[in-house]
Amino acid sequence: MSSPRLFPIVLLSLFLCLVSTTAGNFYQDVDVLFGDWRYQVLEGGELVTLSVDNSSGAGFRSKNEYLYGRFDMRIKLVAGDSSGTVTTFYMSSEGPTHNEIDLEFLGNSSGDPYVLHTNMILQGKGGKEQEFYLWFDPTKDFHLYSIVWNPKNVIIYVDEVPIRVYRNWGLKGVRFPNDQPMKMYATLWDADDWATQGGRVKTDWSKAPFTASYKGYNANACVWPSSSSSCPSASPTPGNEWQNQTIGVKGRNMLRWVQTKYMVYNYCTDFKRYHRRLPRECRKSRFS
Ligand SMILES: *[C@@H]1O[C@H](CO)[C@@H](O)[C@H](O)[C@H]1NC(C)=O
Ligand SMILES: *[C@@H]1O[C@H](CO)[C@@H](O)[C@H](O)[C@H]1NC(C)=O
Ligand SMILES: CC(=O)N[C@H]1CO[C@H](CO)[C@@H](O)[C@@H]1O
Repeated sequence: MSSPRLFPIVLLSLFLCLVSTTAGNFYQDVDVLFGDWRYQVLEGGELVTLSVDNSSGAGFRSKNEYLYGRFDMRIKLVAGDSSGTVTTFYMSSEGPTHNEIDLEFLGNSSGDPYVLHTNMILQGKGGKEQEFYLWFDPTKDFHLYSIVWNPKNVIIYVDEVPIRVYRNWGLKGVRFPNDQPMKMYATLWDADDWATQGGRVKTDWSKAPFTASYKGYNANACVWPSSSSSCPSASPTPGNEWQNQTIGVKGRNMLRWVQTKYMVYNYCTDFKRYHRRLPRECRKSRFS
């Protein structure tokens, strides 16, 4: 047992324990929001299933509030005919002028692709949608969905591939979620009036309940109100890379790949909706 290699490993893991915030246990980390039996914690707190039937959906949210962080969730979406269902993972504050960073998975008929709908709601105002197809079947396995949120950038990742960046450009009149702490939310509900093919395809309730699974929730984040005066701190430490994270050169290439091949909708190119006066941040390069 006197392997000289062991010592640094023990030291490193001790260090990681001190700096990381949450290493996912749903019993400890979240509260049920709604859903009754449709919210189930399994596998000793490692797994949550949410179900929706014709009387209700289900949801949970983090006990903690955060101001900046990296939030990871592994999700396996409703399989088969998921038309009308919306599975979500998002950050949100509360009230009429709240902020939100949204990921919503819009279900579809068997064999037709899900759409990942993303949005930013800033001081109660949305309208910044970007939508994507995924490059895999999100119902077969768990995939990793991440939100990196720091004072300069919001970056949404799918299996570590950046699909969307919302930058804090500091432009006049362009908001950024830097004024309110948020909680992590996850829900499953029915929205067959709009979710699938614009509402044309309805939920087939004879197939209910519809179930999605969540695991691996991890918040490497600044808990609000901050217990330490320096969160985010001046010196990045292991596990804290998110606080100065940008997408970088490699990320930009991946973003370009996703946005070229898989993007379904982009508010920044919707001239009709904005009557040729696109939101200001849209005049900046898409990939910068
Ligand atoms: C919901 O589904 C159940 C079981 O299929 C059925 O008995 C019930 O009438 C339905 N309720 C509504 C409000 O449609
Ligand atoms: C569902 O499938 C249709 C047909 O492939 C596609 O047009 C649509 O974007 C898909 N997603 C949703 C949410 O409607
Ligand atoms: C090394 C570095 O750039 N650190 C910065 C990371 O972000 C925090 C919070 O925004 C800054 O205070 C640090 O200077």
